[in-house]
Amino acid sequence: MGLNLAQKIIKEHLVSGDMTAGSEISIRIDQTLTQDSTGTMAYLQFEAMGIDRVKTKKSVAYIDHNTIQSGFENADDHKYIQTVTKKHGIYFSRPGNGICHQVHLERFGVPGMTLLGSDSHTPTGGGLGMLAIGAGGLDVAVAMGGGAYYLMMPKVLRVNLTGKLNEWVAAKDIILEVLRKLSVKGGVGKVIEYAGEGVKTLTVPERATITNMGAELGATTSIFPSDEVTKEFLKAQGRENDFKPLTPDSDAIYDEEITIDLDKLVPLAAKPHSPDNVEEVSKIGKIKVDQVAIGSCTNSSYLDMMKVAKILKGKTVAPDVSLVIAPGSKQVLTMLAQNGALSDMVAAGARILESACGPCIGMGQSPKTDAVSLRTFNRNFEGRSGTVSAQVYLVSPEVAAASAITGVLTDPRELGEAPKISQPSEFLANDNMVSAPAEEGNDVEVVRGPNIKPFPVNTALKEKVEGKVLIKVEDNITTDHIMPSNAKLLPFRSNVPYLSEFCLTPCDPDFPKRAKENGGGYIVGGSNYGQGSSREHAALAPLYLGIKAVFAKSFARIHMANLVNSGILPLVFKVEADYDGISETDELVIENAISQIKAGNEITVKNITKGTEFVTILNVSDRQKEMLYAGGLINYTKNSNK
Ligand code: MIC
Ligand code: SF4
Repeated sequence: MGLNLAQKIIKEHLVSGDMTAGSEISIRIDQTLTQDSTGTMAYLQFEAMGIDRVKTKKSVAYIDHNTIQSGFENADDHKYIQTVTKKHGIYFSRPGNGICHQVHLERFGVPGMTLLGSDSHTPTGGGLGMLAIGAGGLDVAVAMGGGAYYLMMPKVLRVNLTGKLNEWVAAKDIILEVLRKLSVKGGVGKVIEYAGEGVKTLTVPERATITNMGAELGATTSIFPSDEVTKEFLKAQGRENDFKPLTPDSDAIYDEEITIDLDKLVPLAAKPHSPDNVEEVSKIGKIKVDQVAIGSCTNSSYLDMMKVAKILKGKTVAPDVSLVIAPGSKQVLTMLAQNGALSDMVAAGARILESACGPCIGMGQSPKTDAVSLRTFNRNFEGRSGTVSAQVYLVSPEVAAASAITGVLTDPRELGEAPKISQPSEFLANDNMVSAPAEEGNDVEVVRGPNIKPFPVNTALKEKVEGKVLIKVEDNITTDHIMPSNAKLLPFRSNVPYLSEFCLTPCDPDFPKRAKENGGGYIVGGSNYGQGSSREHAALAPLYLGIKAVFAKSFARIHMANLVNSGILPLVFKVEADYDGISETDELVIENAISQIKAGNEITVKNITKGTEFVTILNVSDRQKEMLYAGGLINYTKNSNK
């Protein structure tokens, strides 16, 4: 039986388990990446493991998220990351060098390798034919130390691309169409593998836009084959030697399949407040636009920026629109500066931001009250922009640039002939902003500022788990709800006690206070609880507040793994309707918790307040059960090393 691409790479990296979908496997990790907002925690955890040097083929630490230094905190964290990476064998991409996923694609990604990143958009590397997976910082720390990465063997869904995109239709429209078809839950437990004739019509950065936003499907990862187009890209990056052709076997089997006819696609937009709320731009109509933001790890490549520059050339941004542009990397920005495209953008009235995440994670450029903001980003969750009432639409760079000029949401096909940009035969490759680690790290002193606080560690699970329901929330709660991130909070990613004061506050401002007053308790959620970011702070802050279990209709993959890593029970209602039977402040008790978990995967919970009982499912591996008994991964690892 033939193997598909995902299975081939997994097979080559398999450490334990058999490749039956849904069963636990572990794989060897070749490369890791971290960024600064999850990286501080990941390196603190790496240090706690007591390993001297990383054991991966390449590990890179990027500084791209927390680049607004409105106080000493960000700068402290950056210094810590710079020194800790130098000591332990990790490359350090300095602030200004660009967004982790864009830079990694350009400079370090290698087809056929595995990449584990402490950021949910790590699958961007799938555009190069990597098996690139997002995870919590602790899992990445373990991988840096040479430990395998554990995951459920995914199913593989083939997206068959036929035909060729029409003018003004972009890679963004392809992934928006996939989201429209599959929804933000449609990729859970799956790898999305792209195949078919349409693949070769897409450049590597276009493929990367698609795999990047596969995170919004909840997928484990997304992947394209590595072919002649990949080879050309790597050659243009001066990295031809990294090329390796990779295709699925001709008789490969897939669990599911959908087809997208590229010829039929039109410009699309994801309307507020979900990436799968997709409609044709022409059908939404010419709504007035207040802000346009172009950039992020989804759409900040050289090709994207050149298209935008061509559309803006000789025009002026509409009077009521604020246009901000953040080119994705130093490479992109320098090339735009050298060929004059940057001056076309500036002349048109664009406000140029540094090559970083910026407005995507609410680090500046929050729109005005009730604003319509068009963004080429990947997430439009409510409040993520920093303005709760803002209406954020996710669009292609073409739609964004066209609308910035007209001042209303515009189908770019109205603008006439589309800009023709071809991939350069040579990118400007200069890694002078990537510092190599010290040959011998012993003498390097790790600098820790006062903002860096110890991270919370759980205690072993008790037979009797008791407490109150502290909050009950609806479906699709994101990690942006659980642990909001914005210009005020991102500087505190290495200070969980402070962050916990804001845990779940977008849903209920009193949650942290209530949690403290009750000495902890439970969270009750709907389906897809914890979708979005990989931030383990969405588990660490609840842990700090004494949360013992989260009950939900279903969980997002990375968040569920982060809960288990923190020793918090992720329990799924066996009967969804039991969600309705629980109210805030209900007293719940799990008797004989350890014995129940040992006996299987069904856990009975008593609702003392209502005098009822309901059954939940603990859908974890035996290894994860051990972690839960121990009170999380750190304790489990310590116990195993005894
Ligand atoms: C995001 O896009 O939400 C982030 C910020 O990049 C996160 C990581 C984080 O929370 O630091 C992600 O996607 O994992
Ligand atoms: Fe940065 Fe936004 Fe990409 Fe997250 S989604 S890595 S915040 S650019």
